[in-house]
Amino acid sequence: MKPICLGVAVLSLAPFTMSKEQVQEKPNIIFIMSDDHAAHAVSAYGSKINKTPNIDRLAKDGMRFDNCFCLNSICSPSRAIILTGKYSHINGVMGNRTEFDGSQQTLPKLLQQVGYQTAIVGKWHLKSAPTGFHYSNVLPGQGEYHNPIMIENGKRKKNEGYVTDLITDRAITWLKKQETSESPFFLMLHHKAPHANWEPDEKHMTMYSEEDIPLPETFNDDHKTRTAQIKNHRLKVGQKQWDLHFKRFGKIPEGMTEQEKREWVYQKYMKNYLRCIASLDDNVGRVLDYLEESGQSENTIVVYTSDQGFFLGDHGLYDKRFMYEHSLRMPLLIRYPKEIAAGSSADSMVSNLDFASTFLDYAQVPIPKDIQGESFKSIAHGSIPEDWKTSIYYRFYEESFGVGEHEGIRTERYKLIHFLYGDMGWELYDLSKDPNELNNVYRTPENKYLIEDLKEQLSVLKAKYQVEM
Ligand SMILES: [Ca+2]
Repeated sequence: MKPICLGVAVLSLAPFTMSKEQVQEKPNIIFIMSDDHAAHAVSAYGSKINKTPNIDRLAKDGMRFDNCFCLNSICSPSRAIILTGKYSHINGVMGNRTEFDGSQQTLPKLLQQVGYQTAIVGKWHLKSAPTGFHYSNVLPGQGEYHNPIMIENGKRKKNEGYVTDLITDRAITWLKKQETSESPFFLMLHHKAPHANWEPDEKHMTMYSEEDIPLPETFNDDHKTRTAQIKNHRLKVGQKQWDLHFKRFGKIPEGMTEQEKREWVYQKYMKNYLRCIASLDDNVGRVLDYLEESGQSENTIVVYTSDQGFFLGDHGLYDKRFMYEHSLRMPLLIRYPKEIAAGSSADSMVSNLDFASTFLDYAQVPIPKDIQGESFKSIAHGSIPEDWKTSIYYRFYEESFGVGEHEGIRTERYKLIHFLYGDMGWELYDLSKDPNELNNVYRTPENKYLIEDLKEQLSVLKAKYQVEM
């Protein structure tokens, strides 16, 4: 609660206070997005390898979405989809090497039009300068974990400290400035962590040093039934990419078997990844504490997500890109005590394409017709629209680390993937029988009609989203 100025006539009367909540009709929105934080490393999603008590506060006080998907599972494209509510082929960012056209319509610009103060702090990763924000303080490119340069409203500045703490500090500083404003705010708080090269801070450096992280169920997946695509993939834990992402962890000890080497690398990788998440979790807690202390918890929607999922040794891999579940899935937690039931969950399918529409809906902005996503506000309120989608279309474009262009459809039960690059073929998974996607059943004769039907559904989705190829 804090006093606001209501004009000279009122000031001469007895003291009168009105909370920011009463003044605002529109909710504040804080969109916290990390980078490469898989849902299965969030304890609210049942993580077997770590605890995230602060991120879990959002699930405890709000809604956990159990089927949120990234439609092009890599950093820059996911960010562009979120900003525009449009697929990569429409917003122009097909891969990490493309520059975002900042002149186009975006979520923050639409919110500005109805009086929101808008800011982005942290990882931007879209090459062009941010547009649509009253305040920006972003990392150049991927940014550094320690003593990062940040670009504040276009000006490069050196910073001392750890990136996750610094991003949170800068975000809270901006939030504090909004306390005296009558406008609602929209903050995109984008963390670098836990992206490679997984450099923990001092505080969490020794976490997990006395224990082993359990191996995932599919660590020893032999990839036997799959197309050649996964065999070409270069991001397998403990294989050739050692020098690229893992060299800072030291040399693999001599005399180990191949399996021992893989497991040794897995431990190094996971411990550092999880240490980065521990710091991230502390910092999410700082933002939630700030909102409580400043009396803004009730009227602020807080979202936690990650730009995509990640393989945590699943199928013997690390990284993302593939349409397989661990990479495709995003954690999505939303807290808004006024309208979202505490401790609730939803299994309706949503995606990063839907975020813009949903926030516009909360801000009572008419959703422009050219936005391709749909608002899931009613789902957050416990009511599923009758015609809500039961499938999603995925498209990965950028040939990188041996993963080529592919597309596919995921329904509530099935997933059909077409590896386009090099015409590597198709994979089909029955997720009800094979949730770990170990058995590609595309060549099973009994699936002939099912495959025809899924290909037809895939064509319908491509037509709906104006995909030309
Ligand atoms: Ca990412």
